[in-house]
Amino acid sequence: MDYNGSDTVPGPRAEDHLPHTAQAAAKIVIVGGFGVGKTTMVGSVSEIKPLTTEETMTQAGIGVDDDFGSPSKTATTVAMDFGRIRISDELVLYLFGTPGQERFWFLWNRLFEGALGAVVLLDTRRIEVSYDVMGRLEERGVPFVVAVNTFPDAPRYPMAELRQALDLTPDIPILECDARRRASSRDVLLTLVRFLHALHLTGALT
Ligand SMILES: Nc1nc2c(ncn2[C@@H]2O[C@H](COP(=O)(O)OP(=O)(O)OP(=O)(O)O)[C@@H](O)[C@H]2O)c(=O)[nH]1
Ligand SMILES: [Mg+2]
Repeated sequence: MDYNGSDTVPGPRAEDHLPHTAQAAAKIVIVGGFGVGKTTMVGSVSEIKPLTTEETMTQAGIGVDDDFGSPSKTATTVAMDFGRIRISDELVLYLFGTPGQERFWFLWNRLFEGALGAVVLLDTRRIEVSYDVMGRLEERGVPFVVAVNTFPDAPRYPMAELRQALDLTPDIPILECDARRRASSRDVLLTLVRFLHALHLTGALT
């Protein structure tokens, strides 16, 4: 490969630099079934240009790709999403979005390694997928909050009803969100951070 010595490799953009006040970093995974909005959430909230590993869903995927989702959905994550957000002057979260299609779930265990917490994104049209998702997090001992991504044509349920349907213990936060909105996605992450902090204080998390 030709190499032109006069070419300069662009360095990181100013906004990519970590602020000097940052003292702690935590790995957070965004997990959920196919098409629940994981890539959208990482993209809406990340301060750096998110890394995505999306592949176009084509005719070739019929019968292989899961066939559910928003009509505007044309791509699916095949490995992971990656983003970063500063949640306070001191705390930085590294966000890892998982692939949602079941044929890629074998990648989850690796992605869960070292995660301090997780956001379980949920679409009320397919609540049943979340049982598997939460079960895998419980197996790995990763604490999570549940965020209900509000799609316009999805049924709305009172949070108490959903909590019961999901068999969530009273301490696990559940809230609605719109993964496309930065403020809403940030609220979800703040809820998770507060939950992790509370677990830490009670000694449930070391
Ligand atoms: N109406 C609405 N649409 C959304 C919302 N979040 C995501 N979408 C749309 O839903 C589709 C699916 O979003 P993705 O972010 O690709 O979902 P994903 O969970 O990463 O999907 P996989 O990686 O394939 O599992 C996209 O077309 C988004 O534009 C939301 O909060 N509301
Ligand atoms: Mg995705």
